Amino acid sequence: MHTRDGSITKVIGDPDHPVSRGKLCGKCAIAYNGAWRDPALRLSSPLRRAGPKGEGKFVPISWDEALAEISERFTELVDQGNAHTILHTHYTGTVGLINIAFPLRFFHRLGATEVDPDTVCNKAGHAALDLTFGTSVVGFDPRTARDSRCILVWGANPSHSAPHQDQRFLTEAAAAGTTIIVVDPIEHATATASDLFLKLRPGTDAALGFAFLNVMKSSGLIDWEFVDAHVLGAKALMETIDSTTPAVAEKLCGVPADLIDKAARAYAEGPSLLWLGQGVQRQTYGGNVFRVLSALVAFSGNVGKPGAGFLYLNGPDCRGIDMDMVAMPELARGATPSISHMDLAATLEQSELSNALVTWNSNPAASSPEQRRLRKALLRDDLFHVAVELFHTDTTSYADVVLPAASFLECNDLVLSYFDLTLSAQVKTVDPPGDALPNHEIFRRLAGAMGYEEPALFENEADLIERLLEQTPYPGSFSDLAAAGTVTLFDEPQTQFPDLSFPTESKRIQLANDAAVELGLPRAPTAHADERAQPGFLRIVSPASAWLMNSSYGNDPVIQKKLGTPSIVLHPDDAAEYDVVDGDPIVLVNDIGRLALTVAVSDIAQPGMGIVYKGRWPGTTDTDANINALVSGRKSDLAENTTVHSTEVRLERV
Ligand SMILES: Nc1nc2c(c(=O)[nH]1)N[C@H]1C(S)=C(S)[C@@H](COP(=O)(O)OP(=O)(O)OC[C@H]3O[C@@H](n4cnc5c(=O)[nH]c(N)nc54)[C@H](O)[C@@H]3O)O[C@H]1N2
Ligand SMILES: Nc1nc2c(c(=O)[nH]1)N[C@H]1C(S)=C(S)[C@@H](COP(=O)(O)OP(=O)(O)OC[C@H]3O[C@@H](n4cnc5c(=O)[nH]c(N)nc54)[C@H](O)[C@@H]3O)O[C@H]1N2
Ligand SMILES: [Mo]
Repeated sequence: MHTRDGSITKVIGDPDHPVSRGKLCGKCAIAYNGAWRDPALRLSSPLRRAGPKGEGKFVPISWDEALAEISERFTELVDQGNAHTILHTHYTGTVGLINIAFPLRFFHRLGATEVDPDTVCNKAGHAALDLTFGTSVVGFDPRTARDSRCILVWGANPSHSAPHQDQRFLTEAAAAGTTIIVVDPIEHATATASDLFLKLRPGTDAALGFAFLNVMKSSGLIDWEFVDAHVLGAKALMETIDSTTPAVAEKLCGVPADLIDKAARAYAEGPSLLWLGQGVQRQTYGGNVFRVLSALVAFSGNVGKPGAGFLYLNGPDCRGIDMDMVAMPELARGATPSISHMDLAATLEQSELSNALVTWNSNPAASSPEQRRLRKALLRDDLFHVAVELFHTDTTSYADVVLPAASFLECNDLVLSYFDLTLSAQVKTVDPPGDALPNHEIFRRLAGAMGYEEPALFENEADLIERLLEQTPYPGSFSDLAAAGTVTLFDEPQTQFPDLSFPTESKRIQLANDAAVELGLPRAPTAHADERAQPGFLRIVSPASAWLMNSSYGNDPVIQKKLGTPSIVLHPDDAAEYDVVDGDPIVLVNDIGRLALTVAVSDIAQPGMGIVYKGRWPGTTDTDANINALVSGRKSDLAENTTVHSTEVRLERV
């Protein structure tokens, strides 16, 4: 951060950052120098609603007034035995560890119901990997790629969602001769740059995965020694492996059999890395898909040695950090109640289930499914809604009380990458605007207003940061880290599961077992492939936009220009079939809602599938909606996860 006279003049990339090497991604470079520092857009005072819900009229109030009003309502509910009817939605905000997890202490103590954040993003994948490997948050160390001969990117779009890894990690591996394979229904920029691109029909991953296993088996590339020693339940997959030939998969997935053969061999010969996207598990059978992809690792023995492994995300655990120390679930009087994000709209419709709502680090009116139903429920006058935010969003417009939060430029914290094994200092550079406060201070004050006395609810961030640092291999203090900016925590690339002991009950990779049945799954994964969308329907995939971070930055004027008109990307064949051309207005319709968009024709899509990027702010569009107006609350086969990429719609010409 460049500063002059106590204010920031410019935010740029850190040239000493081991991964970015001084480059910010496009969207952040714009928003950190735009909306995030624009005093006209930032919230600077607590606000009380002064008009009907949804209209967005507020008057400034003091912190004392705001805290008194909130604590009075919450205390009333607690006294009635209704603490669990206080719901709260949250997610990662800007990924500071304290920013994310310290407020949970308050909610645990309060006894509020957590709207499980992962269910709107990646829970099916976590649950499937937990079942199979015993953990989903210890992945490969990207630096181990120097020993890899192949990197398989399955259902992720790094060119949008991980630009540094796209431009460094993948590009450098490719330049060193590593084969890059991409499996995705969209030909995005990472797919175009890859060596082998398998453009599968959405929802057919499990069949394609079994065809990979079929090739491995018939070409003698299964590592039987590894399977015998480290895998449970391999036999239960054999029949499906034998019957799912590349020719069978070609019919189901639309990927040529010879391409399947080539890709499967390259991956199995290894050493290979498997990058598991979040996008691929946001579908009806997302849990099953992840079990099949786990089997690729298990049968090829691509783990436990340099250059091999898989990655969903590298969590705090990889760096020794125990996030429970920050969140302190033990402050709850019993088990903390929780619901799936898929049930949020239905729960908010029912006053006996929901008397109050706190939205913080999240913007559900833009990001959650069943958008119209949810927003209608948010109109309930008897729902007491507190929003903690940096900006006026579609969500805050429904709130009774809005609390202004500090941004990451305005408070200290620790930040981890989901990918690289780095640790960064988030260093306070300026004061927050007006009366805005960091999340942690807001929840300390709320705890005080509630009359809580547990010292943990008031711990200061400096102590917490030092205690977290002690858990990591980093030897220095926070000020040392602040001087360094970002450090890589291990000198040498780490090997994933080096002793081949997996944190499952059996210490082995569990491909088929009773635990799966208990979770409502078949004992072994299946070669399921979704049918094509029924005649007259399109399947809509709504992945990450290059210019937004979920809905974040959607209020930045420069970002809005980059986004252009809300559109649906259609394959030329579909454009011809529906008799539409670039720029034509159309309407998408299904049981959940309608959405007007314009057509953008491109063969990055494929026949039968439309792309509508996620994250636009409803309030910035003519229709006051985004793609989530068409997304249902249907849950995946595992972990009550979103099935957003399985959405089907009819397309009507206007
Ligand atoms: N620029 C930008 N970056 C982001 C985000 C953002 O909004 N914008 N969001 C962040 C967050 S919270 C997350 S979780 C990550 C997500 O990052 P990713 O893992 O990249 O997830 P998505 O963008 O949802 O989708 C990735 C890919 O999944 C594909 N996909 C959809 N359906 C299927 C299918 O049936 N099979 C297969 N094989 N692929 C399928 C889509 O075509 C898409 O290319 O990105 C993070 N980074
Ligand atoms: N159609 C469709 N919808 C999707 C997805 C999809 O693939 N398709 N992906 C889903 C995924 S992967 C995810 S993770 C969710 C994400 O959904 P959300 O978690 O709702 O993420 P954002 O929309 O970015 O909203 C985060 C909000 O936090 C605020 N914020 C940032 N920093 C702070 C802070 O320090 N304090 C406070 N109090 N607030 C802060 C930002 O201003 C922003 O409004 O969306 C999901 N929605
Ligand atoms: Mo996400």
